[in-house]
Amino acid sequence: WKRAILLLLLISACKQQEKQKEEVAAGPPNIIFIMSDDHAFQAISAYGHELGKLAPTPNIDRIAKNGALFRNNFCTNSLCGPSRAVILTGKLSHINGFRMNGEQFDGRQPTLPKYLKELGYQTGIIGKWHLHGAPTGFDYWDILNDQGNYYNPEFISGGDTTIVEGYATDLITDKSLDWLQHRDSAQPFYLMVHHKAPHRNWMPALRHLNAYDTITFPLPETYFPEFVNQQAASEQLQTIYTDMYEGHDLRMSKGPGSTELAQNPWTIDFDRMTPEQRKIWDEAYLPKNNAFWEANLHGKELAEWKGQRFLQEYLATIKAVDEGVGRILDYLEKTGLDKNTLVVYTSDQGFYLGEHGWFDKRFMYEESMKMPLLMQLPGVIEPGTEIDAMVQNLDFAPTFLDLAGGPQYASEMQGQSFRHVLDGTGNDFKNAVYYHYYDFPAFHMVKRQYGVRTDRYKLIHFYDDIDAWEFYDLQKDPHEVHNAINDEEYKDIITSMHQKLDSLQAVYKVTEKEFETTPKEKVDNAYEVFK
Ligand code: SGN
Ligand code: CA
Repeated sequence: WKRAILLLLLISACKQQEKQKEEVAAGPPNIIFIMSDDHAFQAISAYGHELGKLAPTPNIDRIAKNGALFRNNFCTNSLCGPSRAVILTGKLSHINGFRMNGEQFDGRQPTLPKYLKELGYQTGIIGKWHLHGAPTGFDYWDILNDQGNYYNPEFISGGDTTIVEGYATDLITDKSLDWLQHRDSAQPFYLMVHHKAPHRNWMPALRHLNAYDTITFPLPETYFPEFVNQQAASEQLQTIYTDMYEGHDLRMSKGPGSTELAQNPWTIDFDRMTPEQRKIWDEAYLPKNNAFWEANLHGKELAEWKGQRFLQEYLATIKAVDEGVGRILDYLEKTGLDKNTLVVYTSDQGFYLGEHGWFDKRFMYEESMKMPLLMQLPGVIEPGTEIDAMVQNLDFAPTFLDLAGGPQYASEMQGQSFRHVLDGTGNDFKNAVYYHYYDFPAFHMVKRQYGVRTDRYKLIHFYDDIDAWEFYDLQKDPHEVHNAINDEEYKDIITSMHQKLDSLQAVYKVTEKEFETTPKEKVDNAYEVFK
């Protein structure tokens, strides 16, 4: 009879657990927020760009099929740390205090994960953090050291730093699945999965080193720009064919038959590979580099070859991210968790893939300001939804809190919930979005700038170390090559854009302090350092 009682107890415990599970399935949604670093929307096949078609991302696309694809999602400040701080706080950079990568995030301030914890969520973050200092508001964190490395990266969890052998993207996926499997299933969860990929220097997984060797990717129309009346653009240092490091970034070798890398100022990215990894790497690149030397390219041809090599590397790096997303989606489907889990895929900002001749981001021009955004949540988001409304990373936290049943927590935030555009109960959202970038003088020398974008027009002011206004009609000039600031036909529209900008700055409490400029000497020095 003892056995019988034990059995009964066991059955009742199981029933209890089942009941709890059902309650969780019916309760507030779980949230998995997958964010990669520098992943351009042009490189996600769901967006329909030529590059995405040649280098498809079938798993990321699954999210759009199951849910929604946002065509107009923008960051407020196109840089890693700042974007992350905006996402965590729902406040603009000058209010959350993290305006540029070098600054320190004040972890004492209220954040999304802290509010979600109050709502009964279990919170975790795995992967790139890049806000310096330990994360706050998370029950569990396991983060990459600073920018993180692709091969055998260091992870920091609690007080411990551990070098883990393997490839960063795969490790972050493994760790995320492990957390999901071992979490307390009685609570809803919020998990941030933050990849390092495809951030510079775009190192693919060993299994993908030859993924795109035979594909010729189209280079953008603006690959060799003229920069008429675009002074800030003409003075940046992020042009593929003049500013990339030939060895470190493009894997070019010192000569025919050599596996030694040409210009490679940060040897650590390669030196940390094991001899076995390095051997596979070198064997993959030797034949392609020999073919390069054989071709004896110069001038324009060489510049185009560099663009090609960059795209091959960048897109091959994304393959592991896409596989990782697939593994997470498979897990959710297998366990039935998908039915009540909001899955989000985004990147901390956009990225130039040769537009204006560039890599990197920072500018308010489209490809950097626009972030990819895909979301699925059965029962709320209709499969195959396309959303044209303009939303921002500033609005993520209020939207998640709204879906989690705690909209009141967003009252202090500067973003707004766009839940209604997700569930189809409304289309109207913002008619103008604000942008403000501060990190100058710094790497790539992109000048300070702020501006406003509507669905058709964009007004930008570059103010350090210049004072230049630019205006674009995105419908007539989608590549933003014609600065129409002095065009008579736009006079009234420009006036109304100025009014929009002024009122946004007033609403967002942008004060004089944010318009400070740098002493000329310091700027000149920086051009020397970063050249
Ligand atoms: C590194 C990169 C830059 C990049 C910044 C910021 N150089 O410094 O190209 O702009 O990060 O990127 S690297 O060769 O060291 O990788 S961010 O996404 O972290 O803001
Ligand atoms: Ca980034």
